[in-house]
Amino acid sequence: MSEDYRGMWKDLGLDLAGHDALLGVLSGAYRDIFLSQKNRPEGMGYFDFVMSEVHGLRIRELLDEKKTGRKIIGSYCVFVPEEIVLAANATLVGLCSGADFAMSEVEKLLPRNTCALIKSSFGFKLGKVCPYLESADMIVGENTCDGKKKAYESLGHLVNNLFVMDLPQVKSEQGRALLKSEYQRFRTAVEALTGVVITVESLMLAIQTVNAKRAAIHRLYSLRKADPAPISGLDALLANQVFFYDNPARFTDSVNKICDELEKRIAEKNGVFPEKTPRILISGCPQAVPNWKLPFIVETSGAVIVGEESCVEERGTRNLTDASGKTVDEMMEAIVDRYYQVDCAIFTPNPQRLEHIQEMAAAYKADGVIHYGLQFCQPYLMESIPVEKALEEKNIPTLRIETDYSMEDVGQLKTRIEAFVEQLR
Ligand code: BJ8
Repeated sequence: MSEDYRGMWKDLGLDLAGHDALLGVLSGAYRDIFLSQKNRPEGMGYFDFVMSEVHGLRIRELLDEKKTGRKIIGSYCVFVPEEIVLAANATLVGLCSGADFAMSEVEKLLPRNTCALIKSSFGFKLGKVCPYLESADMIVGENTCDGKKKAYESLGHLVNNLFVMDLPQVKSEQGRALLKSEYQRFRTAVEALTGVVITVESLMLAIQTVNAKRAAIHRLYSLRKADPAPISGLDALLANQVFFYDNPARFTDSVNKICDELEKRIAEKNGVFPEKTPRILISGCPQAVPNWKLPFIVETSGAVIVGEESCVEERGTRNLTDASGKTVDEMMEAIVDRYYQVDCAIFTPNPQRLEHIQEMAAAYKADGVIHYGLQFCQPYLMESIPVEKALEEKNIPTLRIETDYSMEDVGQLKTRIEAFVEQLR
């Protein structure tokens, strides 16, 4: 990345030494993990470029948008509706939370036994190394798991303009009513921030834009059903991670282009791994940039990842919003309906998620499922047991792992994953 951006980072208040260190780790990991793969689709060049400029050109674009009066809204969860943000002429970005940073500072504010994702979001703030966070005009927190709920109370003292959205924990009439009223309250807050009143036209356009982005990524998912797999799980995960940062129309275009290429590869039986390579479905906690540890281990242990039941993949993107509403109220109802289907483990009970994992395992012809739980993440670790049982009923082998963002357990994980893959052969 060009030196050219240092002035911009300084103006944002980033700690330049810490930020340099972070970028060094990021680019080293990226080179070793992504660029060392063989026979990658050419279309991945676009995503490589985005990642190389994720703290550079993309931030410059966002700051240029801000100069024209557009606001930036940062989020940590797929429950934050991008449609409302876009309709009010603002941009939604996912906030950094996939690496350990400034942990000694973090542990002064959060208990040590907090999940890595929450600690990471604090580390990026306390270490002043996230240009997205520092550019944001509003940050949205959501009352999902207990860890996040309580952490936002502390985060509120560290950032300006934190909007905390309450979310239901039970799928019921009252639960849906709560989500609806919180989305209305969010809409009012976003309109107040931007000074833009959402109209039928702007909301319709926003729904269409986000639907197009999700439809493109669904197309990518569906191509991963082929054997041999036309794209690695690592590269597919990368495209899904870029989903949260990129300009939506450009992202949609780039995903569709890579899908055109993958269709040709499938016709030619040109895979990234040989045919009949054991196929793995990952299920569980989200994997935010640069948390590539698990897929790297899996795909260097003789298996290919063909799908992810995760918020940075299918759980987060799988349903489109009905675009047939004629009024803002009707479209808001459609948005509530769409997001209400997200089957995060914070819901109790949560049978839809178990059914979805079974369906995904069948659709992607997975030979086995790895359940990925972050240490201290009660919702997903607790739910990993019923997930394993549901998969046993379908005779699908499951490996439950519990890990964090450190590299200390790589050797141990590799041994377990290699043994699991061997069992699938
Ligand atoms: S909709 S999965 S993005 S909340 S890993 S912080 S659950 S203790 S991230 Fe999530 Fe929204 Fe749900 Fe998706 Fe808590 Fe677990 Fe940590 Fe987690």
